[in-house]
Amino acid sequence: VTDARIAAARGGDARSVARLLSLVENGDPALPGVLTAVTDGRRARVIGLTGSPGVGKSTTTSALVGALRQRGERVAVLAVDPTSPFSGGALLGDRVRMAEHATDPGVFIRSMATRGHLGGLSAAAPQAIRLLEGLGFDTVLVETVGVGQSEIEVAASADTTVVLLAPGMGDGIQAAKAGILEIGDLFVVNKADREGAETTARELRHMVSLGDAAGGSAPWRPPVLLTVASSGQGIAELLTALDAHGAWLADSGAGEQRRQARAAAEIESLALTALRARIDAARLAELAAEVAAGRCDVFSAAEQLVATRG
Ligand SMILES: Nc1nc2c(ncn2[C@@H]2O[C@H](COP(=O)(O)OP(=O)(O)O)[C@@H](O)[C@H]2O)c(=O)[nH]1
Ligand SMILES: [Mg+2]
Repeated sequence: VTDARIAAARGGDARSVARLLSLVENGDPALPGVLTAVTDGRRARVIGLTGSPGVGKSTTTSALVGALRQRGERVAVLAVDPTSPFSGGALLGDRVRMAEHATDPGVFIRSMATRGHLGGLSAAAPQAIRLLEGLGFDTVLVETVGVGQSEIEVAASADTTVVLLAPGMGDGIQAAKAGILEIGDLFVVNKADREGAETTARELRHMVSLGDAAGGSAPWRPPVLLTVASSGQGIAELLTALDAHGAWLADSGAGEQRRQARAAAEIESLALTALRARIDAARLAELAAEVAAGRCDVFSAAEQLVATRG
């Protein structure tokens, strides 16, 4: 069943892709086997889009999907809301914004929830991305709602992170506060049809120029772009900037470094979870009684617990 479903998903069957992604959301025991089966050297470009609600992430994502489809790429969109355990109302609007791609077999769109996933969305998102990568998508666009800590974690799963702002919301300052300046590889001031867009862009350029450029001898200076996502204005330039960042990641070696750092964090987290599950509860209770009675110290007890084969 699994092999057939993977084959169908790779062939573009959206239902099969959705079924497989559900394994991630539910923390299903079948997930490791599926990830093993799909891991065969396929790689996707992962682009994260983050920013406050209403700045135009979904509209921008939809426009990017259109542009990437024109190149013939297979594109997946993951819309994630770390603030809600289920896909909330904000994502309903996303469906409307991306409706034009709903019937395109080359596009897969999913609002992601994390029913019962151990470690929540920050653990689920990278697994979902790995799955989509293995299913043959060329680009995975990850839209996160809001600008909190979990968004920063989700953004850390991307090769390239786009931070979106809109004029007039004092957003530049907010961005600096939320630590969002550090994670942005590209900044987009969307709603450039509104007053104050140039001012916001200027403020941002100034703030970006104060930061350290990543990449040592071949530094990357995050560009600040202006877009009107609702009309498509500036989307071609955004794609060009995304390509430039992709080329920089490849040429500088930073892309490989980032991928390895991400992999290390994911492996460590999974390994620690596995180790925790192996703790022998009965042995732990015994040792706790010994420590409580003053017959054993905590260091020795911990050593003994680790040495116990659960
Ligand atoms: N005026 C203007 N409105 C826009 C632009 N881009 C998006 N919008 C509108 O802003 C609202 C929020 O957009 P959405 O993409 O859902 O924002 P998200 O919450 O960041 O995903 C929607 O009503 C969009 O139609 C733009 O460039 N200019
Ligand atoms: Mg949205």
